[in-house]
Amino acid sequence: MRVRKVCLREIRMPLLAPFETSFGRTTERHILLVEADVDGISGWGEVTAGETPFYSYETVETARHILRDFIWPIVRGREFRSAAEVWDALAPIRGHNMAKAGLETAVWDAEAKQKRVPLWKLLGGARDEISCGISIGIQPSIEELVAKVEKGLAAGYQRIKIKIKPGWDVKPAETLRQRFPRIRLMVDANSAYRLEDAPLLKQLDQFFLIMIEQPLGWDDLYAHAALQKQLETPICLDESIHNEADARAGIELGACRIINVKLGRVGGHLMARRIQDLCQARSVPVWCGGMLEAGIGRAHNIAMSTLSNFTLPGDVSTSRRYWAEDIIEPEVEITAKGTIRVLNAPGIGYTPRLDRIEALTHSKEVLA
Ligand code: OSB
Ligand code: MG
Repeated sequence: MRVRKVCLREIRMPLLAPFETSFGRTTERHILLVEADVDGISGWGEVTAGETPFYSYETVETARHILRDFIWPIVRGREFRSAAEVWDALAPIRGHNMAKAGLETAVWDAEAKQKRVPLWKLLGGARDEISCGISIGIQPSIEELVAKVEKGLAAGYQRIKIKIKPGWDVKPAETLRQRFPRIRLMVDANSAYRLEDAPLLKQLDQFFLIMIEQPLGWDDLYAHAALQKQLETPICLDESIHNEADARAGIELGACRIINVKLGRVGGHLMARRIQDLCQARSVPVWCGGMLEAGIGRAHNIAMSTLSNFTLPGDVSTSRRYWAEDIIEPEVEITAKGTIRVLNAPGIGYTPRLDRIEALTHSKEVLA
């Protein structure tokens, strides 16, 4: 397989409602799409870098730079036996996993299409239906939060995650636990606390959360290990896990008991699968995180979530939760029991809507 051409497109899509986390508020997504021409077959990937460097150092601009100026020169004219070889080819570039994943996932899609198999099967997926949860941003009031949770549960979602930050933590968790005694509930702090906040975080233990996600520094495994010793609630790492070595260190240090896998953050499907294998061997469950993706990113997340150690509901929700209209056909939908049925068409299974993508395109460049 050879990547003959790459089209990088930045599309802009307003979210149906602003999404607020401890690091900021997003109202419109700027999304870089990667269309890779692999021996005449189009494979699609979505770069999950944000508009700002507040979740990760990568942004849409850095990803474009790395894809155009470093990834493309490595990949151009190179023969790959499989998409599984792309990761190693890109190894000389340190970090910039979201940029790498944009291309790597596109090549996986193309390979699956070339072989006429669904991507989830090519990856070695073990289930054709995945469990879904939702991530609810910081709300203006507790009443609005409760209303959002009620709506999510009514739609069937199996797990509720709320974003927390100092000043919006114990009270919302307590209220939700009182209102909904039996739901699977968790919180995500996106690195908003410090180890000195352990007494406050310890108060969350009384609400039987299934986990607390990334409470401390984005690059601080040591502090998470120190905190986990003081908490009953399992810590789940998100921002801190970029590869297999990070996952191993996190587990061995006792910094986490659960890992959130995001394709962009770990550099694509090959590394995601390695992390899930490592975790499985150590009895650490994983789940698929979300990055406010448009349909292509969602489709890749669904395929990844079929791997056997993705045993906890992920942040994989419907197109409708974020977009008035998505860029794929069909849109992502959930069943009444809060699952997504995996499609069996070749590749990612969902078809990119070229007309809609063209209409949303803010800039475009072709690498050939
Ligand atoms: O920490 O999981 C996160 C969105 C943007 C950046 C980071 C995160 C999130 C979410 C949203 O929680 C999950 C989703 O896409 O539904
Ligand atoms: Mg998170």
